[in-house]
Amino acid sequence: MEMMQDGLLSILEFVHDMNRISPLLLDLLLRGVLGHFLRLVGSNNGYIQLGGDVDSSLRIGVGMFHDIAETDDRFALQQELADQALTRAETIIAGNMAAVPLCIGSFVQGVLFVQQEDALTREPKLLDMFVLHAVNMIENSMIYRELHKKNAELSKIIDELHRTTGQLSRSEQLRQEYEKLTYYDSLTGIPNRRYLEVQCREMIAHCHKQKTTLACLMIDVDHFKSINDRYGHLVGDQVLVQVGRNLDRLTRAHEFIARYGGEEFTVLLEGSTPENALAFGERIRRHMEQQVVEVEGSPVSLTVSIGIAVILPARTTSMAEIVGKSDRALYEAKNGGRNRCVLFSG
Ligand code: GH3
Ligand code: MG
Ligand code: MG
Repeated sequence: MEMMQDGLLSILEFVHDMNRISPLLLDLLLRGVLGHFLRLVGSNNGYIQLGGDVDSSLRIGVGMFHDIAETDDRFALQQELADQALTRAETIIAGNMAAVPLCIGSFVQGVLFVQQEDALTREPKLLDMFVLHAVNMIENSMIYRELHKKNAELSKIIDELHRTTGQLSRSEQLRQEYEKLTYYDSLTGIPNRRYLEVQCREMIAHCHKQKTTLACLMIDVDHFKSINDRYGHLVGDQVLVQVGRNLDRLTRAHEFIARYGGEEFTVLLEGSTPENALAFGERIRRHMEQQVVEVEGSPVSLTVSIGIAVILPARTTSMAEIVGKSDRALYEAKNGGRNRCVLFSG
């Protein structure tokens, strides 16, 4: 009775001690299990061994089993006993030796081995209780370690994912920069000639499909050379920026504007009648005429001439065709005295 009481107290102490060890420190836990086990059975010689997939052959020994090698004859003998205990899943006692199996999960198995004068004469129920607790602790530790490992792997994957998304947004940024350089005019910030070519092809195809008209307005600043001559090229640049801004303000989302080159700008309109296109050109012309552009303290006024062509695109219509027609109208506007709109009629 007294022995039972002492035993129960040692098991309580064992549980209390083990609870203070981090489940990640498996070898410390095994050392604790072995120490308490030997104290419970009153021995100084024993080892605990864990084998299986998770931690293959982790062995901790004390007393005569401290530093015992696998090649040692004594160890080979104990090992045979341990194997029997594991195969039969029951405690094997032979003389002054005992092997207690620890069945942890379905993959990992362990053995508590003890050598003493009268092996395991203690209350068998106490030993069962001890083994049950030990197995639970070792199992929890293994699950915890496995979770910890998986968690670390997951963190690595998440880090990798973060790096990849970073690279993706960088390449998207580069793509946008490339697109801006390719399709937008660096001075005025509006679409350039290259963009105009792409857009014009698409609008021709669309208008042909919809059986509707396409209008092209070619806008040329009058006597721009003399603005450069009078105020200098930098002021001339700022005037072009202002012209681009004004055109941008005057056009709506579905109306396309571009800098064709130099001081020439192009507007494309879909579904416009020749009268409407002419009225739109007039609006632009008047607006430019009325504007006094303030550039570096100098008021600069300007006028524009606009050549307008309105066509019903066929499948074979090219950009050159519609630009050519609006160019001819522009030529007439210039010859007619500038600051005017001419609608192509040919
Ligand atoms: P017109 O009324 O017949 O169109 O006369 P214009 O002087 O406007 O035409 P011209 O073709 O003789 O001259 C256009 C000038 O535009 C010449 C060129 O130096 C200038 N130019 C072209 N691109 C730029 C630019 O990006 N910045 C500046 N400042 N000037 C430019
Ligand atoms: Mg010109
Ligand atoms: Mg000009």
